[in-house]
Amino acid sequence: MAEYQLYCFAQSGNAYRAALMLNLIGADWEPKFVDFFGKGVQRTPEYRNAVNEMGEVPVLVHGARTLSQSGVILTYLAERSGKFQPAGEDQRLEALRWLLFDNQKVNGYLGPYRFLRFIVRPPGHPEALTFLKGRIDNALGIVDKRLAKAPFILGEAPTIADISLVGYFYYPAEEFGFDIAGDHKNIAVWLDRIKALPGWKHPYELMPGHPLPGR
Ligand SMILES: N[C@@H](CCC(=O)N[C@@H](CS)C(=O)NCC(=O)O)C(=O)O
Repeated sequence: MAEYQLYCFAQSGNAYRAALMLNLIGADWEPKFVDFFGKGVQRTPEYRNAVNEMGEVPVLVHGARTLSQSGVILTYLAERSGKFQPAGEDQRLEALRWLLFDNQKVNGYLGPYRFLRFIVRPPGHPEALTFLKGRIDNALGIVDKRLAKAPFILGEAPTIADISLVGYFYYPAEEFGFDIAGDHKNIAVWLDRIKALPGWKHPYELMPGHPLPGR
């Protein structure tokens, strides 16, 4: 058995943050497929009692420790590996600020938008999609502006803030109906920088469950 097990599925940008981090630090890890859309495993009492009371993916198992929330998983892996760690207290707080902003307003809106537009059938109500798209445009503008200042979110080196923020960004543009990189030039070069890191892989290569049955 590998040192780390990650409960995940290919379409989850929330899980991709953890899978990408594990790969970038060169960890010995294996995915544990969660049949999220088919059996809805995350909603079962077994999953909620034994894996994650919050009914969410990702979950990282490391020996006797079980962690959820990608921000917690990223922090844990950065502290254990010494890689992608913010340097010093100011950067640590700054990373936390971006992790929270990301979870709520960047990927926190991108994930549900893509789910309603591309995954669920019939698709979500147009008004819900319009609302989310407005929030997404605002959040992506903020990230793009930040990246005009430095190569990575916290400065010259990549940290867990970057690994969190790329959550949904590498999924195909057709799944969103707009092109994140095409529309934001600073985000585009930053995505290429992260893609060039040793160990980078696309979410569909890193986690099981792609393609979705019937697609
Ligand atoms: N903030 C959480 C978000 C996790 C999340 O919402 N994951 C989705 C899958 S992509 C999920 O499990 N949703 C189930 C639900 O919301 O009930 C994280 O970053 O880990």
